[in-house]
Amino acid sequence: MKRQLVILLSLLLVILSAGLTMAQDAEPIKIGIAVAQTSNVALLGQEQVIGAEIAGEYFNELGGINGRPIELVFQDTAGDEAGAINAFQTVIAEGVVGIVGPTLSQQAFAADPIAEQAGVPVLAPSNTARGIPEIGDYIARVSAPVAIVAPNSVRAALDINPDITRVAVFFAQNDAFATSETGTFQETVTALGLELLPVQTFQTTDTDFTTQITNILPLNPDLAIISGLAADGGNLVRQLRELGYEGLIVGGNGLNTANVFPVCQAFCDGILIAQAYSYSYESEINTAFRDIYFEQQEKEPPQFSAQAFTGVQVFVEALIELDNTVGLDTLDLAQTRTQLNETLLSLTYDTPIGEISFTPEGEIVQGTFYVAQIEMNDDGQTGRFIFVATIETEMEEGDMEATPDATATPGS
Ligand code: 1QQ
Repeated sequence: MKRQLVILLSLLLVILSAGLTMAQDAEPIKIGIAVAQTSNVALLGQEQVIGAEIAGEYFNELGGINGRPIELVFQDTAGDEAGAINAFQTVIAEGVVGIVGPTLSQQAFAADPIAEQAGVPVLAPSNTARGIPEIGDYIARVSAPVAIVAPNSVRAALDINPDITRVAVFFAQNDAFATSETGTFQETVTALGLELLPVQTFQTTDTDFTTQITNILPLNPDLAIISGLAADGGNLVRQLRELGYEGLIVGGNGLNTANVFPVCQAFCDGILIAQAYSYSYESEINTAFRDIYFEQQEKEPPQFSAQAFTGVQVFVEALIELDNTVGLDTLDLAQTRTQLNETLLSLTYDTPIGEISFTPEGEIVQGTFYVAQIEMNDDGQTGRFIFVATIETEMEEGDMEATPDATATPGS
């Protein structure tokens, strides 16, 4: 009897370990990460690579997709539309089940239709312009739109200086995101009863902003709002200060990175930027993410890393759900992509950026936003983002007109 039990147990062990080896040897499930690893846009994309890499390791350590590992297929989009289109085509040909990318809305409007056509789900990790989820059925985003996020920074500026009356607005007219964001900023300025001074335009490739600044400084603005990307935006901030502007500065999402510090240096100090993520958000998964990020980078994680992590997480959790309900081994690649898209839109996720879900169109539903202010150290080279406001929204499914609290609450 005892002997039979031992044989039975050893048999069980053999079967179990065979199962485990099978899971380990199983074909990985590929997820494309198509973001800017080169060009000026890499100032933003670099942070996305780090966030995605952390997610890849983290979810594989947790067992991947029911024992099947995920493989992140990285493809550089560089900073323009052609680069994004190429990267999308490459990862689609490599058999990814979905794509996290691209970095810019400007690139998304060009590359997302390629994925839509191929029936490959896209999770936009940082595309915040109006109209991104509407590109197609396969396009969703984990990056809350500027329409919801950006106004918070203008309200925070008014909390700091209630005497603001005249507002200078600058935007990069060759960029879809900047054009969308400035629309929101301008509406906010007007809705708050402030005076909108003649709007100044530039290109994301510009390095000299003397003309725009000398146009506006004689009108005595007491708030300057900038919608551009990191290099141009950082240079504009620096030149505004060099030419004598002393008021508050609101930077848009394109300046939302510590990579602007070397550009505007000591002049970055005080820039207000609205956030869709706070490292101090308390949850198990954010603590895990924050700890891994901190250990690697020796600083707190930024929004773009958290959103890229979230993009990978959404794919992983939707794949697990699809495997549990339908069985991934019963589906070919095309079916997997289509059903993954349907599944991901139907779930709720507990992520580093908070609890999120999606509208049927693929718009993110997210509850909490923040405003941070840059504080530069005395060396004029290093600094950090200090959180100055937390804003709870009543963003319901299908209701993109969030109603933020009238006043921002201090701290986070
Ligand atoms: C967009 C953005 C960029 C500034 C993120 C990198 O928000 O292009 O939509």
